[in-house]
Amino acid sequence: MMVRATYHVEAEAPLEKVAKEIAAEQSTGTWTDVPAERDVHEKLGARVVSAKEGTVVIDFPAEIFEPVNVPQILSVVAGNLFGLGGLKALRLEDVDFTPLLKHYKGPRFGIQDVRKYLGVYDRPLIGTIIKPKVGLSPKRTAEVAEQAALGGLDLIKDDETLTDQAFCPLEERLTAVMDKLDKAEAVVGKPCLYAVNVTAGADKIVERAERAKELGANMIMVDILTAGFSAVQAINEAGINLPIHVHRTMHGALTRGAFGISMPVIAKLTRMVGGTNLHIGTYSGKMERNISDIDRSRDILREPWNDFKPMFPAVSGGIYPQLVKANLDHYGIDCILQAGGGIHGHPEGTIAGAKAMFQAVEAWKKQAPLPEYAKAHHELAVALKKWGH
Ligand code: RUB
Ligand code: MG
Repeated sequence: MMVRATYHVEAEAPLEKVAKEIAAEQSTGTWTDVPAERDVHEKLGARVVSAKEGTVVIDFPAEIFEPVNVPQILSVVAGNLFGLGGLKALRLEDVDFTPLLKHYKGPRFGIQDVRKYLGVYDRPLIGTIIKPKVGLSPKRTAEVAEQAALGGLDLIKDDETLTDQAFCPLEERLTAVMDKLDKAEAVVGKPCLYAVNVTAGADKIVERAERAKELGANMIMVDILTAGFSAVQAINEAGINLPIHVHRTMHGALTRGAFGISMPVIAKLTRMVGGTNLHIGTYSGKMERNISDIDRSRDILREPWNDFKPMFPAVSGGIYPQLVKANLDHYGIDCILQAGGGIHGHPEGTIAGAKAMFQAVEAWKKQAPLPEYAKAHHELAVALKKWGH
């Protein structure tokens, strides 16, 4: 059984030669042969399957992996190779993890579990990120969250830079937000998820997630690239039993350059270790994008795979009502449209901003042009005026 990795490679030397060097370096070899141990190389050395037109495919024997140790797996398929000399570009495009999958549990909470909790089945989820991203007190954060929930939103999350700072301690913030969300639920008739950001170092993160659960959290958020894939896995397997909203801050350092790891690989690992939602980018929005990577990541999260529950793609980064259609045309309803500035920046405030997002989704479902739909929908009309069309 082999774990197959596909790389985009540009190098000074012939591709075939470079591919062999990578296969050796990442499995049993080094820069020169080690004659005494040739049988080890025969048995466990990685093999180049093909090397042409900038694409290198390498098979790694499953035995060289520790199956449930994601840091170790990455040290093989995405380790020292990026630092080898003579390379102009090296990007890990895809990994077929098939021989390792039986060791992974996947999400405890998938799309259908979250839909059931919210009672929302026929539209995308609509969410927000509290803004300003840092600086609000627990009380003020809870007030903004309440407005968002009163606007009917399904999900509210902390921004990635907010964890447990002195100006907004996590426990106090969580308690205050959940209290307001309970009150809003009584008015709106539907719960709202709050993904409290428990991202922290290895010594703290599981404990923080457990404490969040004790204090009544209904979702937690983890930044998977800064905290590590194993942080999400540890929370998922600790029996905390909460859906996990996975953010990907720092991904651009991996996904944008000549050297790096593609978003689809990150999406696969996130589903294996048990995320419920994952940010994978927008078809229209403020962040740089690679359309084919978004297409692939979306399918990796949602399509049938090894009995893992499907995950929600989080569509975020400069989203506002005018960009709803451009994204839903590609995502369909199984996604989370998540707008920070595009909700709180509405001239009439957060509740109106939330309503304008709902109206844009309704317009998309009815295939109505936004300016037409805005004639009878005030909040949407105000949003179109502020952000243009
Ligand atoms: C968006 C935001 C998120 C980005 C990250 O805020 O805070 O961190 O979505 O990008 P706003 P990505 O709606 O105000 O732009 O989702 O691509 O990882
Ligand atoms: Mg953010």
